[in-house]
Amino acid sequence: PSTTKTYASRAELHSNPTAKRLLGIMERKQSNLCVSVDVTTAEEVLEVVRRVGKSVCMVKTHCDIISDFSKAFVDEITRLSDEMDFIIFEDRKFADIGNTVTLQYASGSHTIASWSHLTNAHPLPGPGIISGLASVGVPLGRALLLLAEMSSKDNLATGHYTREAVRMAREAGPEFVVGFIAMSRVDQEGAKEGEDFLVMTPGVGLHSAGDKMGQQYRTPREVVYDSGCDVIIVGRGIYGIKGGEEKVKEEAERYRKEGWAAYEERLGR
Ligand code: 5IU
Repeated sequence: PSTTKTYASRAELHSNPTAKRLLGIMERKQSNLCVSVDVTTAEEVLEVVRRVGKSVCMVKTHCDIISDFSKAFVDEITRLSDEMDFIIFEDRKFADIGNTVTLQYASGSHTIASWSHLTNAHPLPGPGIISGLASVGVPLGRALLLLAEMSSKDNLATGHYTREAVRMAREAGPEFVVGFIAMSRVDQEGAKEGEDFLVMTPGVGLHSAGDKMGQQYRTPREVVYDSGCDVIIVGRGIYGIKGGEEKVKEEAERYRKEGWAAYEERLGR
């Protein structure tokens, strides 16, 4: 299973260039940390990215909450991604029919496919959502995650729905769909020889159990060691920490170290 292999060795199981690059970065930077930068101006996003960039394998964005989103912002986050060596993940959660998501991915004011290496989609509409997004993303070397589970209380992505999400990813093949947003190793059941999925997990925090709107937090160790997930996604736990720039940097390093220690423990090192 994927949980007993190193990130470096798993890079070879992937044909998708973004998945390969991500696993390479994880090994090089000893980081399975993705910071979710949910702040609302371009300069604030870039400030957080400059502070945490060295500690992360990936930066997650919500481009539609940035009030002054622009080409200049895209150029700068792209430059930082090259310089500081991380993947850009736009957490768009596409959820429409194939034709519409194709337009949403390639066009509009955000042209997500032109700058975001990785994005995600709800399997709710059926496999047409994957073929639509793939028609734009594959020629650009982009990758997709399916939302198999969510971190929020009483969400509906459970049981049969989760299993169908995994089945849909297997049917689509590894060219574009490289993994899942999930809380656990959802790909364990029915795993095919030679397949490898990346499981990325939000709802990670060390200081609180949740928020007032249903978010639920677990620790890096619970996510990576107990549940066997590959990437921890941390938002407010890092960018929301009080105490200034240095503190945000320190906190990112703290999560990086905890996430990496849990990975090493999982490998039995
Ligand atoms: N996010 C979740 N849970 C999910 C999915 C996405 O929290 O199931 I799918 C996003 C929402 C937010 C980030 O952008 O991950 C988590 O932020 P906090 O660490 O601040 O709660």
